[in-house]
Amino acid sequence: MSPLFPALRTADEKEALRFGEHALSYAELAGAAGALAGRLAGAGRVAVWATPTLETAVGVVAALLAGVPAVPLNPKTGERELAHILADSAPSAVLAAPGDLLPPALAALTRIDVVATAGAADLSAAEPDAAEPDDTESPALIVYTSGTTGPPKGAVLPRRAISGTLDALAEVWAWTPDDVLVHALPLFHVHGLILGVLGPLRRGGSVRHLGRFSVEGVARELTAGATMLFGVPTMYHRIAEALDTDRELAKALAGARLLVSGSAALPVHDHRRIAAATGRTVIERYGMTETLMNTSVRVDGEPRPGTVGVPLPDVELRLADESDGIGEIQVRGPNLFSGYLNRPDATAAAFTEDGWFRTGDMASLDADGYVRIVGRKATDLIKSGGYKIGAGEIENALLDHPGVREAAVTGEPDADLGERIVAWVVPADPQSPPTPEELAGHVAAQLSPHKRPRTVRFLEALPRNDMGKIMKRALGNGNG
Ligand code: MCA
Ligand code: AMP
Repeated sequence: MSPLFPALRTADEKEALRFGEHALSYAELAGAAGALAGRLAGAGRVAVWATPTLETAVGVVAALLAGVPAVPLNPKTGERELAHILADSAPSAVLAAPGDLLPPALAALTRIDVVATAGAADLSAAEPDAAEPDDTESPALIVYTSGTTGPPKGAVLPRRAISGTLDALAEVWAWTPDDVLVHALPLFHVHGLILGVLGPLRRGGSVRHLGRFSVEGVARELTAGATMLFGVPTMYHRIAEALDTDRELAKALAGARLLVSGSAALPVHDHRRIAAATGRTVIERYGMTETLMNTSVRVDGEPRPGTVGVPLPDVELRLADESDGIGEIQVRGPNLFSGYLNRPDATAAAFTEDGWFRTGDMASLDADGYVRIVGRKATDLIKSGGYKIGAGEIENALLDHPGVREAAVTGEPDADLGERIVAWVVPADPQSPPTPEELAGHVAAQLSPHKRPRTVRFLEALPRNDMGKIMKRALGNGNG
């Protein structure tokens, strides 16, 4: 059996995790997660209240050690989305930090408080990986991800995909136990949780999480020994803006070993600004919840802004239905999920007959194999702040508001967020339409704050074709 986290076996005093003032060494993590894993043994599936804290990291590691699939929950998830995720994933218990206030929807679950204070765990009792499953196909994490229509789907990620993707990244980034990662990504998605927390732990390195993103926090940690930064393009855009005036920030970035961006395209303009101020090129990698990581610029390869690099070791990539050199990216490899939970129909539709996963991303290939993503097949998927958001789920939430008769949602270019969610609304009563704030608050409370419309435009009617279908292309700069 090969453990997911070999460094938990040696369990020395090296720092594994730091969230602000709170840190755990490998010995302390082995104790805390090992003890919790013992309590989880046999639980069907556990939800994790995924705040950006040590407790989330310990809870997820414990579930992985116990072989119990974990479902990370966005603590800001609204009522409708949370109800869907709980009904779909049916967890038996929820892991949370002591003192966390949980919403009523979680009241029916057994609550297990995660103890992550240094020294609190009984190290002698802990056998960190005693129960770790042999079956690398067994589900490790279930991560919810938006589609174009309907509620989010749970991507079932087996242990094989997690270890496979992290080891491939280690090879192409020369990622070692000496690396200290800094990031501020949320811990309920692949980027922040798998790459940003499980990645350093698999290597036996360290991660420092900022709790929430700030340019100052990034500069401080890179100056104080951190070697790598992971972020979404919105974060690099904010860094690029600050670089104009902040020399300390430029020095801090210049000293980093690796600056990595992913989850959405980093505009070439921001690439250039960062390179000009720091002499460093941000490395882009391309992935997806269902596939984990597919491609990356290699640390020993030629940086090429505007591309996401080359396929990772063991990942096969092809362009399908090419026309004018542009086709859909399809992938195969050990990095792939095993299917959508409870959705054999959606799982089957996601693969071609010969077993390739359809990413929905459109790309061209440079002569030497570098991948250039040029767009998406589905116009109803929006990437805002690095979050994938389906237009359909927001439209459904808006239609539930009594002040809304008709609604359509599009994405518009936004320098900070990449794309901004725009809601086009026909009010039920044109004399007293709901305010944009009310509609944004409604979507935030039903779905998630990051899914709220940033702009609301009122119309007398939505443009429709002869078949009655809404013509999104006729809506301003609409994405549809
Ligand atoms: C605002 N807020 C509200 C409302 N308006 N809450 C309730 N009702 C409202 N009407 C709150 C928010 O919850 C938040 O609270 C605060 O106000 C600010 O929200 P927002 O404006 O949305 O934040 P932002 O400043 O725009 O955030 C930018 C960000 C964020 C930090 C870059 O977008 C982010 O963390 N993105 C990362 C996305 C990510 O990790 N994607 C990976 C998935 P508070 O202040 O308390 O937070 S993709 C993936 O995993 C694949 C595999 C890949 O390739 O990586
Ligand atoms: P998610 O389902 O939230 O995991 O988002 C996956 C999607 O993010 C992919 O299908 C791409 O559209 C997009 N994405 C991730 N990384 C990049 C990148 N480096 N450049 C462009 N798009 C990206």
